[in-house]
Amino acid sequence: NDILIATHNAGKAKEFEAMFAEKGFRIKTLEDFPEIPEVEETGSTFEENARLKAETIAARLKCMVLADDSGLIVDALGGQPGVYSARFAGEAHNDAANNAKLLHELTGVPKEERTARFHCTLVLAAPNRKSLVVNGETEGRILTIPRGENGFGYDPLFLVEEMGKSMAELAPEIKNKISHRAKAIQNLTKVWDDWLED
Ligand code: ITT
Repeated sequence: NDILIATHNAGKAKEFEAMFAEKGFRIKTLEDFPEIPEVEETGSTFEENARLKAETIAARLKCMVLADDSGLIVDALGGQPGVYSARFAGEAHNDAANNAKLLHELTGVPKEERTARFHCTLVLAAPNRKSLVVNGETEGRILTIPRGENGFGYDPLFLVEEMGKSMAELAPEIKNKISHRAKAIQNLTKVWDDWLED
C-alpha cells in the first residue's frame, strides 16, 4: 500500500501524505530516490507536465507513479502564472519571491477584479499502461496583504471567500478537504478502481 509521488515539493508531499493516510496508503516521494535526475517541465499545460513527470519516472523505476502539476490562475493576469507558478519569479522556485511578484503585478487592481483559482492535474502512470488523468480546482481571490502561516506557495495570498480565510489561515485538515489537490484526489479515487485492477 505504497504510492510513489513524483514530487520534490515538500508542501505537496505533506498534503498527499495526510490525504492518502486516511485511505490507508503510505507515500514515497522523489526525495526517497535521490539517484533519479530532475524531469524538466517542458510542457505548456498542467496535463503535459504531470504526464511528463509521472510517465518518465514510471518508465524509469518500473512501477506505478502519481504526479501533480498545479498552479495559480489569476484572471487579471490573463491566467498567469499558471503552469509557471513555481518559477514565476525565477528558476529558484522561491515562494516568498513568487508572492512578492504576484502582489507587484496586481498593484492597483481592485478587489472585484482579483479573482483566481488554484488548479491541480494528477496523472497516474504505470509502465506500458495508458495513464489516468484527473483535475481539481478551487476558486478564490488574491489578497493585498499575506495572511496565515500554514500551507505553502501562494496560500497566504489566496482568499477562500466562503471561509473568509486565506488558504494559509486554514488548518491543514480543512485545506485538505477543500483544496484543488483534495478535489483532484477525490476525482482520482472515483475512477482508479478499474484502472488498478487491470
Ligand atoms: P514538483 O514538480 O516537484 O511536484 P513544483 O513545485 O515544481 O514541484 P509544480 O510545477 O506543479 O510543482 O508547481 C506548482 C506551484 O504552484 C507551486 O510551486 C506553488 O507555487 C503553486 N501551488 C500549487 N499548489 C499550491 C497550493 O496548494 N498552495 C499554494 N500554492 C500552490
